[in-house]
Amino acid sequence: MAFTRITAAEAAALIKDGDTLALSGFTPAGTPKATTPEIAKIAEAEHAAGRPFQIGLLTGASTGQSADGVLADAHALRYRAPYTTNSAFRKRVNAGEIAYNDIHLSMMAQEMRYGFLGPVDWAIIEVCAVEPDGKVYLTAAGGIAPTAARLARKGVILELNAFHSPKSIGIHDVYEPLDPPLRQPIPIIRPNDRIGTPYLQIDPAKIVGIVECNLPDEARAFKDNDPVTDQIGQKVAEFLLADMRRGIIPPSFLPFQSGVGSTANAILGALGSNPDVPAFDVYTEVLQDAVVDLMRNGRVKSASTCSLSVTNEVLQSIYEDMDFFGDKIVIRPSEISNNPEVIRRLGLIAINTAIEVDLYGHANSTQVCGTKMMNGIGGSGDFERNAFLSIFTCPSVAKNGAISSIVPFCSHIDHTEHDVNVIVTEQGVADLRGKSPRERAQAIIENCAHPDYKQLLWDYLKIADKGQTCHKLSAAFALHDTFLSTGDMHQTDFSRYVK
Ligand code: 0RQ
Repeated sequence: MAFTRITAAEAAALIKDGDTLALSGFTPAGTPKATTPEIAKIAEAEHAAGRPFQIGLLTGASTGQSADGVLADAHALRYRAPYTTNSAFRKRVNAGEIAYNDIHLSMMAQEMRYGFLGPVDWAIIEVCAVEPDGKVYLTAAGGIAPTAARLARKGVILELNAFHSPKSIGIHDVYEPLDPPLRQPIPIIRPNDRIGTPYLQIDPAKIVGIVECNLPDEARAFKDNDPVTDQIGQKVAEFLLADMRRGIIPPSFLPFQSGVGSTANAILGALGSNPDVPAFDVYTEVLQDAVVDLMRNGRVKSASTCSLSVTNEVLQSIYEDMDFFGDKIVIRPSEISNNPEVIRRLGLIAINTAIEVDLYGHANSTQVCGTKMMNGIGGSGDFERNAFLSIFTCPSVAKNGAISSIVPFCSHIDHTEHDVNVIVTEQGVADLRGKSPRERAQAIIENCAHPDYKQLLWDYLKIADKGQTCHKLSAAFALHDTFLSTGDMHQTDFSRYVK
């Protein structure tokens, strides 16, 4: 079957006010980039003409400026799930303009299939090759593409993006589980096992057209490593080595997951350059440049991921070197890359970044001062809840020291005390395993809090009422409250709360 070539504007014109659109991609990697800016233009024109135009947007994870950014700026989003990092989008969510639903990334595709998110009207899938029978080859991410393409009731738009080389064919392992009660075990036993197909089969009758384009991925730039992230990286590496020496981590090491950003890069750098750490596997959702370098020099043996969230230069170098990377990198849909069953079976070491952690080990990844969305939970909950070893890192202070990242009680909780084994700041490591809540509080203050805030946190514990997790509820958010009223947590005075 020969599919019709259409322009991005023609594709966008198919989408109507009130429709729900599902995109391929995971992070800006693999996200379609041609049609969504045209949808934003339609929204602006409709609004200028006094007519409503808003859509629901479902994705694998964050997208780039050409999706979340332009659609948020055009007031074209009514509903959005799951993870985002876009600042224009963040502004509209925090202004209460967009209904944003923050879902664990492993659960996104199944919640769509279960019908929890309503019907999916359209899917836009970025591909590097199309066969006449509807087999398509995805680009730099797995995301929710299989489910999006299957559920789209009005049709599937393909973006054939020449920026992504068909040389990458074979890098994907497309697998969509059946739903209960028919779900089978997911047979991944080793991190780079392949269980599906290198292509996504789409019903050819659903493909409404192919938009040809040549657009680079909108790779996000991360801050350079700094002394704080480097210290966190070193402390994580030393901690893991100590666990290996005392036989908790096996001598062959365990597969590794780390979040995105400069802390993750610093940790990978520290592990990769330490000769006492054996070469290891990566089972993660986002592959960054640092892992590609470690694969080239043999420190990382294989990598299972949901996306190649690398710079465009590194992406092209992978495509050009598929003889080397072909059997070492596998890209999976997000419900497999982040699958709790597989994560627990493989025994991952999971390391993610928190905005704040509290004295008992709860972690907040998403809301600043309890109310303002920063990014979303992403895959951090999928990995941390199910890992062999669950580690959260954060600098001990934020905003030039005006905020302590260690607080009496998190202002929002994404990961509970039951899911967090270890907390690492540039100050040190709090190993929470086997500890009672009071013991955890002591370990966290002693090892992780910034010296400026240690006394304040001890003061809080002194006024906290006895119990299993000791709190003085009227003072539990005193640090946040002081920051909101004065711009600096240092000025917190717990004597006000003593009766
Ligand atoms: O704000 O940008 O205005 O300066 O939060 O903080 O230190 O730059 O760190 O980029 O690693 O982000 C948790 C948000 C950390 C991220 C979070 C402010 C700080 C800065 C960013 P500015 P940093 P990072 C893989 C796994 C959830 C998803 C996840 C995240 C901004 O890691 O989104 O892990 N995690 N997924 O100033 C007020 C505090 C603060 C604070 C930091 N205590 N109070 N503001 N900030 N701590 C990815 C995927 O799932 C795809």
